[in-house]
Amino acid sequence: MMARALRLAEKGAYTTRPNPMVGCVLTQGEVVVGEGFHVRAGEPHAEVNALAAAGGQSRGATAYVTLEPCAHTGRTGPCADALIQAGVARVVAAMRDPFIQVDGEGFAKLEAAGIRVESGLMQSQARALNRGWLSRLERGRPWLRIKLATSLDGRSALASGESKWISGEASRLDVHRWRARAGAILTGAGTVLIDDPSLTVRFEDDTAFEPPMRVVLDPGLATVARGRVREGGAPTLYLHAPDAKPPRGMAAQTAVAPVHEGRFDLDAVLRLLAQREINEVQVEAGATLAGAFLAAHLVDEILLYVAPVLLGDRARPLFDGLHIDEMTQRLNVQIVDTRRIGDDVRLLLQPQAP
Ligand code: AOF
Ligand code: ZN
Repeated sequence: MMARALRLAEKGAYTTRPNPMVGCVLTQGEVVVGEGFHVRAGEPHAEVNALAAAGGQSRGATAYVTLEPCAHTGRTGPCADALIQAGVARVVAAMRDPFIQVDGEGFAKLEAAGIRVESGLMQSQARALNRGWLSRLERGRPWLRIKLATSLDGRSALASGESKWISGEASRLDVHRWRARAGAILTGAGTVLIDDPSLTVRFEDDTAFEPPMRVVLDPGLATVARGRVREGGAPTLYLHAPDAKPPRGMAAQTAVAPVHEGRFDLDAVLRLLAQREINEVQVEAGATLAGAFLAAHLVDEILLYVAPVLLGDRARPLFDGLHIDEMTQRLNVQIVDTRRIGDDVRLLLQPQAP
C-alpha cells in the first residue's frame, strides 16, 4: 500500500513545486477505498483528495501516507483534522514532515484524537522521492544535479567550444524529463554566448508541468540583452556581481550574488535559490561551471550521457579546474543507475563525500 502511495505521489513530480510530492491510499482491510496525490501547491493535499475519493468509506479506514499529515493551515487546511473528521482509524506514514509548522505536530494531533499512528514504513524511498524539498528544508540549499554529455574519451566540447551534438536525439529528449523535475535550470554566461540554449521544457506529449525558472550566472550582465534563455514561457533570473548594474526595467529579473576574486560564491548562489523556494537545480553549463561546482563539493548528482564518439585530445574536458596529482586526491563517484538511451549510455552518478 505504501509503494502504491509512493507511485501516486510521483505523479506530481512536474507540478507540486515548491511543495513536496505526497501520495495517500485509504484501505478497509485489503481493499483500497480511495487514493489521491498532491498535484499543485495551493490545491488540496494528498489526504484530502483520497478522502474525497473514498466518500463515506473512510470511517474506520487505514490511511497510508508518504509524508506526515500536516497540522498547519497554509495554502490549505490541516490534513490531520480532515483525517480525524472523516473517522480514519489508523495512519501509517513513511516519514515525519520536517517543515517547521508540522514537524511531529500532525502525528500528535492524530494521536490525541485516538488514531493509531505509525511512521517509517519505506522511509528511505520517501526521502529519495523528495530529496530536493528535503535538501532545501534540511540543508538550506537545493539538491544539485549536473547534466553533461560526454564523448567516450571524456570530452565535453571541441576546443572551439562547439558541442552540438555529442549525445543523440533520444538523450536530448530524455533531458527534458529531468529539467521538468527541477525548480531551476542553471547555466553560465559562457554557455549563453556559445550554445545559446533556450533551457525550456519541451515534451512531445501533453504532460502537464510547471516551467522551471532559468538562472544565468552572469557577473557583468553581459548576456541580458541576448540569448534564447529570455524567450519562451519560463521566467529567467540573472545573478550578477555587486558592481554590475541591471539595465532599466530589469530589476525583477536580476539579483546580486556574492563574488570572491572574480568567481561566484556557489554555495551562496544555492542558498539564494533555496530562499526563492527552489528545491532542485539542474546545471546545464560548460566545463568551467561544472568543474567549479564539483570542486566546491556542491554536486549531489551527475546525469551523464555517454555518446559512442571520440573527440580527441584537443577537445575540452568534462570538468575544468580539478587539479589532481595524487591518487589520494581523486574524486570517487557512485554509479546509481545505468541505462541505454538510443545509441548512448546514461549514467546517474553521485559524488562521494571527500
Ligand atoms: C500533507 N499532505 O499532500 C502535502 C503536505 O503550501 P501548503 O499550505 O500546501 O503547505 C505546504 C506544506 O505542507 C509543505 O511544505 C509540507 O510541509 C506539507 N505538505 N502535507 O499532509 C500533502 N503536500
Ligand atoms: Zn496537508
